[in-house]
Amino acid sequence: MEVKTSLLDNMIGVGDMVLIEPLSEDTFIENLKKRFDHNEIYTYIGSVVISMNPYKSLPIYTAEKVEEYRNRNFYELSPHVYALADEAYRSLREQDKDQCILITGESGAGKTEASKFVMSYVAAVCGKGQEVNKVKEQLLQSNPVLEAFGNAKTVRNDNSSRFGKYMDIEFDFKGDPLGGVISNYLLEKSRVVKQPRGERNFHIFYQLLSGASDDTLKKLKLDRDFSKYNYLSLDSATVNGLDDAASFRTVRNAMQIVGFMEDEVQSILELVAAVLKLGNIEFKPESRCNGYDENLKEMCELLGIEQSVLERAFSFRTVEAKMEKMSTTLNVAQAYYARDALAKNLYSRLFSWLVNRINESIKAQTKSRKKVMGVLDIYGFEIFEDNSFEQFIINYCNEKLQQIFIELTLREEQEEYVREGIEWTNIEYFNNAIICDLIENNKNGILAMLDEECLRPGTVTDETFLDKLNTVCAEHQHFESRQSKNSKFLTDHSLPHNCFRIQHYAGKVLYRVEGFVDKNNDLLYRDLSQAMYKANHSLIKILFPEGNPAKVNLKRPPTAGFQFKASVGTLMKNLLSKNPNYIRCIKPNDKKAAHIFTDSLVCHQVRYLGLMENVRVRRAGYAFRQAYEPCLERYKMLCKQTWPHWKGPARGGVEVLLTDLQVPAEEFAYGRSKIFIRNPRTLFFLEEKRRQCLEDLATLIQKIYRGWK
Ligand code: AOV
Ligand code: MG
Repeated sequence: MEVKTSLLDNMIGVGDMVLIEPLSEDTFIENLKKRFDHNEIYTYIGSVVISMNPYKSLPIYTAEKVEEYRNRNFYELSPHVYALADEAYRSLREQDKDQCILITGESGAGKTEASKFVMSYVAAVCGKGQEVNKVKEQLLQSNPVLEAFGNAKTVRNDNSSRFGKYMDIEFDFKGDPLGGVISNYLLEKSRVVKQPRGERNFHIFYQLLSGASDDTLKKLKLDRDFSKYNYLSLDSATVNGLDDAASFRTVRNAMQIVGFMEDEVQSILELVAAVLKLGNIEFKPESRCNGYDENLKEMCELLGIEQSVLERAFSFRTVEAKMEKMSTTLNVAQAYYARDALAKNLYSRLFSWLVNRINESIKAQTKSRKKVMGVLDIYGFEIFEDNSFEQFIINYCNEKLQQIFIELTLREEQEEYVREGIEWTNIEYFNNAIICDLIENNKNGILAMLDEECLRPGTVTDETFLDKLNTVCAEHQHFESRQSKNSKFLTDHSLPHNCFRIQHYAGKVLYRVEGFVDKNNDLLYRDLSQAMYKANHSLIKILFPEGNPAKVNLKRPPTAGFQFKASVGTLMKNLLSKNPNYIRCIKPNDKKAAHIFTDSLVCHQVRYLGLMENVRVRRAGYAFRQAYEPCLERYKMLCKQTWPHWKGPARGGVEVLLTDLQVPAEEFAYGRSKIFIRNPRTLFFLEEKRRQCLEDLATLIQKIYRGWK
């Protein structure tokens, strides 16, 4: 059996990392780079798709491409996210297996774009007909709406998702789409009132001011000029390549398609305008709430709130103790705090309402059994100069997803080998379960300690929380081995005094503790929710149900951290119940630029994503596996007995083929439905034979053709 390496020297690199020989981190990255340079942004590790962000638009998402990939075998064409989408959709339809598409990678790596390619591919190949088309259109158009309200420019990504999104697309038994359900995870609402340098508020604010008609702006009492609004950052108000005005038209159009009524759209925009007005309200020591503040007046007009009611809510706080009500006066700082808290709450509740409203539109109209494809697109792992509660939550979520990848890629393999009766040799890999545990352990995880602190009577501050963290984590560290979760809680004396540091799977992150307690508590003064509830505005009323005086609920709402942990837990269970398909996104550079491939940056990602281990595990037993039918189809030309047609079960055909080619018996194993090939070289051999065969055929055809001439 002679092996040629021509496949490796291939100009555009190797399509499946499993075939790299020799395998090392260098050859792995070299291959990615070679492919990237040739605009081949997708590469496989078996059935996992690696996606490199090209930072430029490529002509590979056309209707023709969709046709090309439709109903084709996964390994037949060059790697593409369409192949994965097709495979998932086909297994869903033909094998009745619920699927999920797990898209991971750090901020700016291309997750959101990938999720949209998957959705549009599936929409293009599934079902036809007027009803079905309407469902598809609504599912797709939910994207621009949610992106306008939930995405923003950050230093890492000009269109960064500031919320986590999981969408179930539901199908009937024929594979026609019926509808969908979107779940959203904790919006980064602190952005509404303050943005780090070089970043923006949520897109919708800029879109509205740039794109709305003069008439609309007048009704909303808004000025086109961004600089008039305290809540809008000025140093990066316009973003290269983003046309806010055009986006506004897209969003308006999308809202219409999704099914928003005109009056609903109006209400939504009124809330957006109200948030901008809120940010401009000023409080002065002499008259804390200036009755002549134009912004306050206009905000109240927009939302149908009596001005005196809101003024009062910004001036006093009612504290209920032992059935008694006491009013305390807010000082200027507290009034600003209340104002910002209201703005954040208004906006994040509006966002959740939008998701619910979209869900109402896109929900399946039937109760019969459905098949489901879930698409997960969360905010990616991020390290900023200044990391707070939001980054902590985002990075925790990414740890959990990495955990799924680790467990399933290994478990899946393991199970498959067990089914084949093959002994499993363990591959060393880093399991991030200890980091998850450090954060989420019910007893002494960081979130539990934060909750404990938030609920403790007495004076609770961010510093008391940090003290507790340091004591508990350091103590454990002292007694436990280096492998313990506490070794991921890094204590060293060089830390700034108000920070803690975690060794995440994707890097060390320094968290500043300021605001943790407050953000976790997530409480809004009752006076404010009551003022909102009194508004003569249909949407505002719905958003602040707890302001209803008839509802005296003394129970404390669960903390933000607690809720997040619970919803991530539910999500994980849901994902584990489905057949996973992975897209692992890699960011080639941190300049948001095309054509630049920064080796060190890619290498770091390849390492923490565990991609090398992924290839090794894949190759440890049998590097390559394929169902009998497509395998026979691909190589049947190599054997007289199987060419052009093999009668009988495909497995028999493959047996005859491999025996005829004298492939050593230890090189393959016959599984129940698949052929397993141990060594990538065997596959090269087959591929090389096939290539020669095709070449010979081409020469022959040319000869015949010349003969004719
Ligand atoms: P993310 O979702 O992974 O980051 P995006 O999907 O928003 O990243 O990608 C960031 C930007 O990269 C996009 O706005 C595009 O300009 C570009 N891009 C990504 N993928 C492609 C592609 N396949 N073709 C062309 N351009 C692409 V975050 O949401 O920040 O974690 O939180
Ligand atoms: Mg995103």
